[in-house]
Amino acid sequence: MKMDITDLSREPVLPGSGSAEQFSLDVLTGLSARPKAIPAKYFYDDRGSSLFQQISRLPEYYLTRTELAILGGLAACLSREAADDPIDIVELGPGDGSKSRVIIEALLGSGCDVCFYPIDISTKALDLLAGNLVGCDGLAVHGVVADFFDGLRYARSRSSNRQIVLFLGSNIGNLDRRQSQSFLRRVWRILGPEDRLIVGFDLKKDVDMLTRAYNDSAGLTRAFNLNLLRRINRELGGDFRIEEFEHVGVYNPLLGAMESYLMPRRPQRVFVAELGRGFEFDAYEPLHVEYSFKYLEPDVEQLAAGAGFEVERNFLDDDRLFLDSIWTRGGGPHRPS
Ligand code: AVI
Repeated sequence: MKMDITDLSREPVLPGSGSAEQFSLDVLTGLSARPKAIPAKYFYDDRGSSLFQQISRLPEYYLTRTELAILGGLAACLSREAADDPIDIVELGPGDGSKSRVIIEALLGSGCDVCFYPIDISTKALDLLAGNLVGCDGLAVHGVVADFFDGLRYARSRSSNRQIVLFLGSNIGNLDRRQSQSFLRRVWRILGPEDRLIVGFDLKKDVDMLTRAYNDSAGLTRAFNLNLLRRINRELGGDFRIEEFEHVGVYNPLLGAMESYLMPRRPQRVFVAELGRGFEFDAYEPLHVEYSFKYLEPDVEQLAAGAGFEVERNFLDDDRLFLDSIWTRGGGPHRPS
């Protein structure tokens, strides 16, 4: 296995147009709003990425191990159908690479030439992943530090091989319905007619099971959420009294989503030096930090069609907890009705 990394997240051309500026703007907007809310994408600094890796191994967090088992069958099917042509595997948010490894190994085993393009905004995440691909002989890995769309376009510019794009791990669940539709349409525009997109969906299920997965007994999910406040303290000069915040993970049946909130047990005034202003929290005033949307099988079909894709095949575990769906590029997005 040989790996190189291309960093497309270079310094912005104009002062004030970079990701640090966007972070402070989003924090300003989110803490000024009612209810207060900060986008979940800011969980994933180096510490956040590593806490998420630990969450994914927890007994209560059934998602990762269930999907890994599903991918075994899916990978065997892909490798049976693979022609002699080389294949590029492009993964959006690869985590530690254990899921893509299942697919890569099956394709390499069937004699395919495989290039892997993991795309992530965290360099640390790509470093972690390299260790997990050791032993994949003959695999060329081109890591890309970039947002997903820049990364996808970059991978396409580097090679005209058939691509299998992976968006696994229920990452789609962190986008609301409107965001997921527009995200998938943008992917559709970049993919070619021979390419495939594989998306991992967490399915609707027993509410206790969902609630346990987002309120683990080891307290890792709490630490993961509180890390967002730590990040504001560190990067934006905030003074959140973090130990006074409770983490709350609840299922909203109307939305079909787990929702995560942070709430201070006592009133708290937070000053953020970078923004030059303070924000008042009442006792138990919620700060919304994450949605994790859950799906029914017909929702998946509808989402695919709305973004222009056709569902080729769905793979589920026996308990129907999780679904990985293989999509081809169909005739184009349906107009919203
Ligand atoms: C990355 N994402 C799919 C995870 C999820 O299940 O929504 C993040 C996470 N949040 C709390 N636990 C895990």
